[in-house]
Order: sequence, then structure tokens, then C-alpha cells
Amino acid sequence: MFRVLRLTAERLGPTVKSCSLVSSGDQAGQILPSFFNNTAWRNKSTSSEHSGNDGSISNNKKVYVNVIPIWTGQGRQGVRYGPAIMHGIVQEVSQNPDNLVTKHFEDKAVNNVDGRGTEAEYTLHMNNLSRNLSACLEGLKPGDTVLNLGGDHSVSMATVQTMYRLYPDLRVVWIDAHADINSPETSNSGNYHGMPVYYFSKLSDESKNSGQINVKNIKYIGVRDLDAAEVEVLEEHNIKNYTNREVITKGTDSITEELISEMELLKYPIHISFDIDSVDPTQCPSTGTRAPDGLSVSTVVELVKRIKETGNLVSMDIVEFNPLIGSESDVETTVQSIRTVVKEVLR
Ligand SMILES: [Mn+2]
Repeated sequence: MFRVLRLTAERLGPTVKSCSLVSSGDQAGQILPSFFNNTAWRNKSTSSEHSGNDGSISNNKKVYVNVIPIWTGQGRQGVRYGPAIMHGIVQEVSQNPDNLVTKHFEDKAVNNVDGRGTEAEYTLHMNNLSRNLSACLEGLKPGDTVLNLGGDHSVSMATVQTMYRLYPDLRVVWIDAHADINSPETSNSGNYHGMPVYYFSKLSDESKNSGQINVKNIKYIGVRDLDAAEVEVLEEHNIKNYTNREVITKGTDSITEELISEMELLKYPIHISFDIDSVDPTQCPSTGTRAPDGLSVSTVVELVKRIKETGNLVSMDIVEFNPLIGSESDVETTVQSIRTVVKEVLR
């Protein structure tokens, strides 16, 4: 299986198709369907169409799958091969393949800016990617789901602002071993995959990223590897992190009840950003920044299931799978874990 995967990665790595580009002068808001406003979102008949009572995606709803092989937010190129393999998983487990609307972003287009360059260059690059994502979602209707397959986690500098422009009340559930809330000033590594939350929140300003999510609408699950500056930001802004210990002690039902009530998830749209390094390295070893004592895959599945049951999950990222890290069996283990989560997302 590993040989097949690696061949697939080599064959599909630089992906072949790309979605239509929007000229840099276009405002994303102008090309989006007019029904994307808060009134439409809050219309109960709209949101209840999204899923069945059990949280399953009903037959007539589309899943927009964006395959984004970006790697320049950190130092390991292998992460560019993750999306093609995860796309294979999506095709394999989907029960309604006709409802998948898939866009492949060209490797050379998403990796043509050096993540070691200036902040202005990288943020502009991500804002352009976000506009291209918006163009790919032109046919999106309330009730559809967006699934972004990264790439490194800097991709969320683009994906979250794209959804924020559609849904200004967007709530973000960030499942990760890391808080990814450094700024260029506080980051030790200078890697942009450690900064997306800074950029799409009000911690940065609109000139850097059109995502301006209030930090009270962001919650972490599974964070356990924090820089000192990040600890300060989380304390200063009172941003909640549910550690693995807390998840185990309280149980996922109780955690999701808290999330639902504190962020009003029954009323507002939700984006999940799932970094596979949130999972324990025994279950997701093929990733670049492993941290021990992580979540179990079954916990992540349960969280996704419960959040989907609100009927308000509008989008999700899955990031940081690097199939060139670890042994054959490590890669197979990681693929199995991702498959288990994707199955729940597409159910
Ligand atoms: Mn991350």
C-alpha cells in the first residue's frame, strides 16, 4: 500500500487542473451569490436542510473539495503530497461521488511565493489564494459543505477568510497540537503555518487578512505545544483550549455541549480546522511537528459528528499530512486515521 501511495504522490503531486482565476482587482464579495447574507443563514429552513437528524449530509447537498498542495508555510516539501492522497480517500469513501465538486490547485501556483520572504509577499499570496477559493465556490448554496485538503496549515490564512466573507458570524473550532497564533514578531521559526490564527482573527488587521474573527469565536481542542508568547496571547484574550486530559475527563459530549452553548453553534456557521498533529503520534505519525499525548482518532470523529449534528458545519480543513515522513507502516496508519475522520465528515 505504501508503494502505491508513494507512486500516487509522485504521479499526482503537481496537480493538473486548476480552478478559474480571479483578477486581483475583483472584490470577493462581488462574485458571490447574493443569498449569502446573515438573513439567509439564520433562516431555519435553510440550515435544517443541511443535514438529517443524525448529522448526515443529505443527498442533494454538494461537498466542495479543494485540493491545495501548499508547503511553503514550513520547511518540508513532502506535505505537498498529502492533498492528492486525501483526495483519493475522499473519492473512495464518498457515498455520493456525484455530489463532489472538486478543484485542484496547481502546485506551481500555490507554491510560487517563498514562505521565507517578506510578510507582505506571503499575506498577499494567501489573500490571492482566498480570492481564487471564493471563485471556486461560486455555485455554493446554503447547506453545502466545503472541504479543504492541505497542505501545511498556512492554507488556513486563505480558507478561513474565504468563509468569513461568506459568513461574518463564522465560528472556528481549531483542532491542533499547536495554537498557530504567533505573529512574525513572536514566531521563533518564522514559519507561516504557525501563524494562521493571528492573521484571520482581529489580532491582525484587515490590510493583512480580510478574516477578522473575534477571538471569542475561536476555541482550541488538543493544543499542547505552545510557545511562551502564545501562552500570553491565550491568557490575555481568554481563549479556551480543551486539552486531551480535559476531553478525556469530561467526555466529548460535555465538551461539545460547552462549545455549542458558549459559541452559540446552533445559530451560527462553523468552520473546523483539523491539523492531523492534534492526534496522538501513534495514530497520525506522518506529520511534520509531532507532539506526544494527543487526541485519539475516535475523539476527533466524535467531535466532528456532534458538531455536524448542529446542522451548521459549513467548512473544514484537513492539513499537515506528510506522506514522506515515517516508515511504510507509519504512512498506512496515518492514512487509516484520516480515512476514519473523512468518512465521518462525508457521512
Ligand atoms: Mn496547525
